[in-house]
Amino acid sequence: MAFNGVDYYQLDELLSPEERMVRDTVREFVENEVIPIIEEAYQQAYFPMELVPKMAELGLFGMTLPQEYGCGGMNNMCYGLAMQELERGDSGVRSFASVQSSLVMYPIYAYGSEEQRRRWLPRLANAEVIGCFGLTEPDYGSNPAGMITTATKIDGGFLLNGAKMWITNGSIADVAVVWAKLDGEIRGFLVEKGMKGFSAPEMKNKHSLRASVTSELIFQDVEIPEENLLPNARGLKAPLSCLTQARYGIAWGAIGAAMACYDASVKYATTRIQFGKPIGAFQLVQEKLATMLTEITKGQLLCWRLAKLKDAGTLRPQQVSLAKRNNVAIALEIARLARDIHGANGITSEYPVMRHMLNLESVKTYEGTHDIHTLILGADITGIQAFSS
Ligand code: TGC
Ligand code: FAD
Repeated sequence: MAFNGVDYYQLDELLSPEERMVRDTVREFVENEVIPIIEEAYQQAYFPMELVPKMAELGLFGMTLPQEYGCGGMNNMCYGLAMQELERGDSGVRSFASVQSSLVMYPIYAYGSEEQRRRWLPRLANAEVIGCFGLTEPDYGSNPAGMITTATKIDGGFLLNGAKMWITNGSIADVAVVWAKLDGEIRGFLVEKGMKGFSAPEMKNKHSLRASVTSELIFQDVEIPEENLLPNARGLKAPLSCLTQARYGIAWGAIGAAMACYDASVKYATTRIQFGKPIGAFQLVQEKLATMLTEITKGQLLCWRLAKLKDAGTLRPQQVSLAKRNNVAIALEIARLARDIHGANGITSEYPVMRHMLNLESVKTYEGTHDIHTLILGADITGIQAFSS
């Protein structure tokens, strides 16, 4: 049965025809191209690369960046709706698009030279080039300010030393946006595949986000030419501003995963018979469905408003934190309820719910853990930061 969306509050009426068209196009792509192959990719733990050219053709990379760089020039509502639909397929597919767009193309656009923009953005948009974003280190996750990856000035460029960990797309990337300290200040570098001393081994044996490549990045005296420094990125604010873009997409994406779980649950509850009735006839099951629908609807309203603020240019990073924190938490709760409603079937790959549930465990952690976003909000409310003493 085709997926018709979850729209209890008629939010479709608030979307423009173009926004609805983008949403429906990505929905169809997910239905026809992602859902039929994703369970196999998840079970076998690989990212289905055949999706990448199709995603590029749909304009899913750099959707909001200017058309003069081969990008989409669309608004943030379109971007959010696309992320929602991709994550209805799988968080790994949305992750791929988030990284390419928000964490690689955005910093090159926002902090790169005109030459860097022209060299990289069109090829990232059409997926001739794949990118990754290296901020996290083995000993510095929530606290990237402490990073120990270092760049040293040499003739004509820089020498890069250190390591990054948990990097989405690392092993398949042609270019890595890497954050490192140069004379104590955080700067951004474009590290290209094949540079001497650079390796990106894949991290294996994940129980979550299995249809996504996660890697280490290792730098041993890697010579980075001068022209690969992002000239306008100075300090932690630069990578954190990229995270704001990606966290925005995650807030939308989590709703997609929740919708998939809710949709599967409604279908299951109305067809699975126990005690002579569909299980959806029992009040306890209805209560779970009502909770799911309520939380999805609240999450959708947050995203809709967030998109309007982002398009108006008045969005604050803390508002993105509120939505990322809330929507991922409710999506995880909804996935767990869905798993429960599906009984034993809920643990199998016949149904998407356990895959979404396990994926969401990563989504809760990356791009700022749930608790880090709690502290970001706490600091905004009280004016007192509680990250460190
Ligand atoms: P703090 O002093 O608070 O901030 C330093 C400067 O940055 C500014 N700022 C932001 N700017 C834009 N967007 C944001 N979200 C910003 N957050 C802070 C801030 O105003 C300040 O500016 P200025 O002018 O005063 O210098 O920095 P802090 O060291 O105290 O850290 C704060 C904290 C803990 C919130 C931050 O470090 C943080 O967010 N930690 C979480 C780390 C994180 O999210 N890592 C994600 C890695 S990438 C990833 O996970 C990709 S997954 C991809 C996928 O597969 O989808
Ligand atoms: P830690 O920071 O060690 O946190 C451990 C626990 O301690 C958490 O519960 C946290 O909330 C808590 N904690 C930490 N500090 C505080 C505090 N001050 N107060 C209260 N509690 C605290 N990173 C990238 O740079 N690029 C990527 O592409 C990328 N992709 C990823 C893909 C996957 C699948 C995963 C799982 C991670 C990815 N990450 C990536 C890394 C991710 O951003 C980090 O895992 C995340 O920021 C948390 O860091 P950590 O795992 O080191 O946990």
